[in-house]
Amino acid sequence: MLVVHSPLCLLHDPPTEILSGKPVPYKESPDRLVRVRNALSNDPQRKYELTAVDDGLDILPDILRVHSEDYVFYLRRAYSDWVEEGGDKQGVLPESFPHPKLPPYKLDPAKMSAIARAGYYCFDLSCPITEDTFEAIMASARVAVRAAQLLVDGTQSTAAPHGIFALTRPPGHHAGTGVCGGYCYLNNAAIAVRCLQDAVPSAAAKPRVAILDIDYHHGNGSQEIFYSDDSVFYVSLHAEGDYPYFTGSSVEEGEGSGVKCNLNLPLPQHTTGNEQYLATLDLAGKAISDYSPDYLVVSLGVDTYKDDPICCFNLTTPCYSRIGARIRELGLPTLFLFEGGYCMEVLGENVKGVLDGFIGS
Ligand code: OKS
Ligand code: ZN
Repeated sequence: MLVVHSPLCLLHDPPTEILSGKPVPYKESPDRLVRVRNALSNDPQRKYELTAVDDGLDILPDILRVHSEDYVFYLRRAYSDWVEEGGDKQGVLPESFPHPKLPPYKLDPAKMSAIARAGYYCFDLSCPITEDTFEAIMASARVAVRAAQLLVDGTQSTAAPHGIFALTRPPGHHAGTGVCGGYCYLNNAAIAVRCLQDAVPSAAAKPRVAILDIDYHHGNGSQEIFYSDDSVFYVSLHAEGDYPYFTGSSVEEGEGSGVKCNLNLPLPQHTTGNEQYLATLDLAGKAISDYSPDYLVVSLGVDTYKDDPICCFNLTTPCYSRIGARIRELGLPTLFLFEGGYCMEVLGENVKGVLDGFIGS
């Protein structure tokens, strides 16, 4: 299996975040990517071919099919604006947000101070923008775009269900059209979806894509981006009542022409183990098959693991290859993108488990 990555993804390295009100070391660390990359490149059977993306690839047009121009401009300028106003090297973090209960909001974010603008474009405190953040998030999106291109190329030349892994970091599924949060700045999965759909401009029908989000957290950004789009089916398994707290209910089923193209499958915190998870994954698989997409995009988080430091499902390492095997059974060209997972000791092993299971052997 091809694995697309970029060393530039390692650059983003904020020192701290606020967890339960206290500053702690930033959990979404560059070491996460290193762990996964090493696990794949050390595979004894050499099943994974690592390929670094060309850092010159211009993906701005791909990003602008998902995100608003003003938001991308914020991401690009936030750090330098902050420093120009006297801010420090830790980067910019918001302190006040335009809460929905306090409208009207008539001021132009472009004319605000750097810290006010951060509140306008962030939905929480987990997306600081440091000197290196923009380069890293662009590299992460570039990995997603290149992986999507390679999937399309590969699908045209082989009949077997084909898979590619995009080693995206920072992750993406919490990032919405114009907002960051939950360690996510650019929605890599959404950007990849649009690349898959636009890869063959002459195609008679626009390809349909299903997103299967198996990260522990609800992908509120991916849901928002495709909520009224019937060309993309979003299905998520996630912890009920946990972060990001305000989305992920089963009544959120899409709107307009996207009605029934959004499926949330919340699972209980603390008690969800391998068998309940796999049974629910089967429901997701059935819904995906009913939708009959041309491609499958998997938001692959392994923070469902029993010892994840910020999550509380009880999956064990052997479950991950079973998850991968079930995804393979869908028989679709599949693009995996890395999302969450913070138990460093087994992060690589668990991600590799899903991919091993998909490859079969
Ligand atoms: C609080 C951070 C909250 C956890 C973010 C969850 C990130 C994740 N500062 N999403 O899938 O793994
Ligand atoms: Zn997560």
